[in-house]
Amino acid sequence: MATLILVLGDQLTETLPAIADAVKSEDTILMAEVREEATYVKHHKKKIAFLFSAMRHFAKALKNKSFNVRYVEYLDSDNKGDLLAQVKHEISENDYDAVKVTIPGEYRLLKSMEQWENVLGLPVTLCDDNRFLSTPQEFSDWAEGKKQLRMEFFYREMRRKHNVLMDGKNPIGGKWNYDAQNRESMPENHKVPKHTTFSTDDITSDVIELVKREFADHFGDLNDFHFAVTREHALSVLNTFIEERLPNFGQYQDAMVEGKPWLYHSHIAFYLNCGLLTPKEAIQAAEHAYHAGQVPLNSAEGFIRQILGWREYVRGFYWHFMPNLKTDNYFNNSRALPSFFWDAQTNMNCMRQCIKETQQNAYAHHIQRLMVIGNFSLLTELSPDEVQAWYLLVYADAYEWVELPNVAGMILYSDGGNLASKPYVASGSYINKMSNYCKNCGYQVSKKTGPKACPFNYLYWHFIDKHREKLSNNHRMAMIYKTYGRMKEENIEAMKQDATIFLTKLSKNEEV
Ligand code: FAD
Ligand code: DLZ
Ligand code: SF4
Repeated sequence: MATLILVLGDQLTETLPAIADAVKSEDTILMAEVREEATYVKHHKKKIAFLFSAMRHFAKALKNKSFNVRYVEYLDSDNKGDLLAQVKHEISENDYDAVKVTIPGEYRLLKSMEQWENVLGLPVTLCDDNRFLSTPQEFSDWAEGKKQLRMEFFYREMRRKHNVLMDGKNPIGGKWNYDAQNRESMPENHKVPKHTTFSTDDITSDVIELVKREFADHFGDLNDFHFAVTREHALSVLNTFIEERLPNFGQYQDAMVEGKPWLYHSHIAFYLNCGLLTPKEAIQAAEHAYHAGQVPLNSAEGFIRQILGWREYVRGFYWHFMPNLKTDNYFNNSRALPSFFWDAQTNMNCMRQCIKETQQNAYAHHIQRLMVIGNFSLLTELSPDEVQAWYLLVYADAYEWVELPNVAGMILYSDGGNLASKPYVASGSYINKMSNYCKNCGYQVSKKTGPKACPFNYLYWHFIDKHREKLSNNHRMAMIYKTYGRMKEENIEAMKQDATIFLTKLSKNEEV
């Protein structure tokens, strides 16, 4: 019996059951670089180059292990442009009895694949994706009957279930969460170890040329491509992180520094999400480093919480709340994305730096995504659809299952608070505390109103004022509404006026 096994660009893991169970003498693995996946949002050039190169390297590694691989390159004459058409073409050319594919990471593709059996006239098996530490069903069971879902409690369950950083039934050190120790800004002139880079081989150079020609109108730079594109190199990124940067990860997790995009972060989401690394090995490496006395608990726990907690949580959340998660719009926001989201031409230095780095690297770290670009997107009432599409295309680690909960739930609160207990909004003082951006800004963070005032300041109070009906009963917003209640009417009015001027400028796409 010959089975055609379709492997997607983010399924580059040999231990996936669909691949591990392949009968080498009979089955064929199909991988294809297709126009549909690369352009349904116009992914960052570096993201496409990264994924195509990783796919080509993965196919090569499988061939070296005697798997029968049919790899369709982007410009091959029999490239049919989308996954279903490619599968149809392959089964029309060769004899197959069945088709297998690992459950995809996106609702759009899953719904399509659920119909493939009818379309293809062959049995189609959707195989489990065993790379996660929880299943969507497990999340839904946990969520069932709960009034409020909070990542922290799901995370504790995960710690217990997988026995990670546990001392019997209790968390090691006595606390589940050491976030309070993880909020330091970076001292001036602090030297951060260099992030891991790789030079390009022939496969990557070919792919870069391809992307230059075929995706010229996509966002982003292709210069200085340095990502890992093989499992061996991805493992080396992980190991170097654990040795050189994990010890300081916790402390400086939230810090932002102009001109330093990589800092103490791990830069492994690229590899976890396409399958070159597994979450389990990343968690084990961090836990091992803690037990070996190489890293403090706040760093090990902070890093593990991101993967065993947040990453698992947002995946379960995505499948639990789709398809509504994509269309919810709690605040009815609709403003179009300003053009500086594409060219970084703005006088707001924090936004300029974060968007410029996104353009250069297809990467920005969590606080840049959350408290600068995300904070701005909510305060300026940008359209959830447009913000979601932007985040999905600009980051090389973005796939809808992980991008959408972060955008709809965490930054835009467009799901009305299923994911976040309160909107993640802040005035300029937060950005000033956690970064050095304000020093080089056209606006002044200390000013609350007037043409030179930091826009985050008046936009923040405009938001608080505008949404008081929806938010003032939220007990986590109580302090903020107490402060708001004590503010002088004329000050609130002045900020509202400045916010209106700013938002009008934004709607007209004038420079801000
Ligand atoms: P580190 O800071 O080193 O963290 C370690 C790992 O923890 C990451 O590699 C990631 O796998 C995991 N992680 C941390 N935070 C989250 C989170 N909130 N959700 C899921 N996993 C998390 N992450 C993505 O992988 N893909 C996305 O498309 C994505 N979009 C985001 C959009 C917004 C608006 C926000 C606020 C966050 C988004 N994140 C996304 C989460 C997080 O910002 C990135 O995982 C992280 O910046 C990747 O860099 P790193 O590998 O250096 O992470
Ligand atoms: C993101 C992406 C891109 C850019 N290109 C391809 C591709 O050519 N072939 C492919 O199989 N997968 C690609 N992907 C990844 C898919 O979009 C991804 O599998 C779905 O979004 C589900 O997560
Ligand atoms: Fe950003 Fe405001 Fe600081 Fe400028 S002053 S960098 S706009 S927070």
